Amino acid sequence: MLKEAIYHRPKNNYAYAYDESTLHIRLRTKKDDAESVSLIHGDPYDWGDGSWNYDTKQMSKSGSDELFDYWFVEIEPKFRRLRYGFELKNKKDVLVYTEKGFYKSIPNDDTAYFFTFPFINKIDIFEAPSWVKDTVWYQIFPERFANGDTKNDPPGTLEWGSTDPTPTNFFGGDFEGVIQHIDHLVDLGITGIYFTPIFKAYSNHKYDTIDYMEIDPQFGDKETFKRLVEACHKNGIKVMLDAVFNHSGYYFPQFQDVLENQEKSKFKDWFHLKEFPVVTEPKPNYDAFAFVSAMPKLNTENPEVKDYLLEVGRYWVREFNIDGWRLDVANEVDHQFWREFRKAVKEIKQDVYILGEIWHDSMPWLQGDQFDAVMNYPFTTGAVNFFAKDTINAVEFKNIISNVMHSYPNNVNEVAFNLLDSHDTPRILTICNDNKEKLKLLYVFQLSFTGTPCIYYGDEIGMTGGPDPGCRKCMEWNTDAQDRDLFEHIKKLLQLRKENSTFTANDINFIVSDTTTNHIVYTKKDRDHETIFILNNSDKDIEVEVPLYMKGKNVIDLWTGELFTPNSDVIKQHLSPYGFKIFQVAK
Ligand code: ARE
Ligand code: CA
Repeated sequence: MLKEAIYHRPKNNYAYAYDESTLHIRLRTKKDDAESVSLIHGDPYDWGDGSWNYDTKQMSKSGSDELFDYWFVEIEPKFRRLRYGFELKNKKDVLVYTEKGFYKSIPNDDTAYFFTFPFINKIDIFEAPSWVKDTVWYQIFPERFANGDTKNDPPGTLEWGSTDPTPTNFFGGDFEGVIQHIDHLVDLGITGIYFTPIFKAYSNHKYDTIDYMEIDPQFGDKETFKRLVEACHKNGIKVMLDAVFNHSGYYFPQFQDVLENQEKSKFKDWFHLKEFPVVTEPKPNYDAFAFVSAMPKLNTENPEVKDYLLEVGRYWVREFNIDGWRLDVANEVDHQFWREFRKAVKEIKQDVYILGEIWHDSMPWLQGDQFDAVMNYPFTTGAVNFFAKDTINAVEFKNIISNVMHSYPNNVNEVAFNLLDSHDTPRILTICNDNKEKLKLLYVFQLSFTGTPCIYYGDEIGMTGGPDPGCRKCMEWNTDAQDRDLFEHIKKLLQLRKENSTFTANDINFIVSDTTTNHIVYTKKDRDHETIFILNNSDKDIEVEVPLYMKGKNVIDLWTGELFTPNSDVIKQHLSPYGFKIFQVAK
């Protein structure tokens, strides 16, 4: 066995407390190397006659990616602590792997350092609000969703949808518009809205905040916002706001004071200034978001800044009863700030959801003390590259998804924010080259995957658009110009997701990933059911044999409602280009 590939580390995605009594243990090995793995485990203090009392428990292979296999076992240690190692076998070798290294057989003296999970302390367990895992998000860019009140339109507002979006134009979208169109969201089946920033700012996207305590007047006022939250709640919709705490805007009074008073400004420690005079051109001589001089980075280590921003976090939860915060550029703000932020907002409302915007591996933020979830861009890349762009094949896709699933604990995966696109990327239909059948298939995957899917406003009715700012067009409200067929497709999938907990279940088992036909088959299970998804990601009709192992059982085709009883374990299926089947059987 290739020792160099074998990896484990306690207290992260390889060993974590799933709940107050359950530990999840994973091990990585070289792909197709070990044939069986078992966990050697016992209580760290259970010694008799100088030797440690242990048991073994078989681990199961929970997935593989390009290079590695992953093994998994769930265990409930009686005293909430565990001392453990691994026994790996194949035809040639038996290896025992511990924190101290490799042995030929199970060492049983006190010189052998096994791994330990010292204690399951309740307060350290990663725990996201329970409502999150059943939530279906819808992302709204408020300037472009609907103009419900022309009286608050900013000067120079253009006629709705009259031209393409630019970095600086305005179309007058506002809260009243959202209130007027809640029915559209309820009809689709969404249960949470993520609003990009709504606080007073200069630009159309509002990521350059002027006042974190005020609603931008182009969207309405605090009273309108209150009505909006209430209308959402009445319709079973949660509300999440965007917290832009990494940087302020150029017109943030504290930054203006710095520009005016320079070294004498009492706000000079609010930012990361490097020299005086502070200049914005040709490049800012202070830290900023990227090199955007209009977005000076806030010094979140300064107690005054901290107090101010933590109060912002508390204020909108306390006074307006919002349900979540999405944290902009979350990975560039210090961890300590986020730990305090979590405490501050959860003290006001225990089940408020905290979602970090991080495009990369985010384990350091998902240990239970900072975020409840991150925007799952690694999922996005895998799904988009396979279904929309055709840049990877079925096996590569399976590998990426397995890798994504093993990058985090299961309780983290259950609430991951799984998006296909956003206000920062081209629209998904555009990425699909306007091929709606491809997009429909991609939705089957997204909406049958664990975690919480997010639909970017307008995608559901077939809107298109390139990268920022092209992806920020005005919502199309003329039903004749909307793609109602796409809407119905998503609506039906969301309905199935709501009715069948296999869709949200945190397991996915790829039983076929065929690089010739480019079709995949995966199954998902809950306590009572197994659902089989067969997806033809190709522009050809295909005839495939599916190993269902459901001979003689009653199978329901969830898409058509038809019932059938296969008379063999392998069934033949015909799939049209980009066609799919969803079969369900009682276990
Ligand atoms: C504007 C123009 C752009 C131009 C940019 C730079 O519209 O065309 O390229 O300026 O001059 C907001 C606005 C944007 C605006 C930007 C700057 O929405 O329209 O762009 O402010 O004024 C990284 C960060 C991630 C960040 C993205 C954009 O890690 O946090 O870049 N996303 C958030 C928001 C944005 C917002 C800001 C941050 C700033 O969601 O909407 O922009 O508040 C890779 C990297 C990622 C990288 C990602 C995208 O995969 O790994 O780290 O994300 O690409 O670039
Ligand atoms: Ca308006």
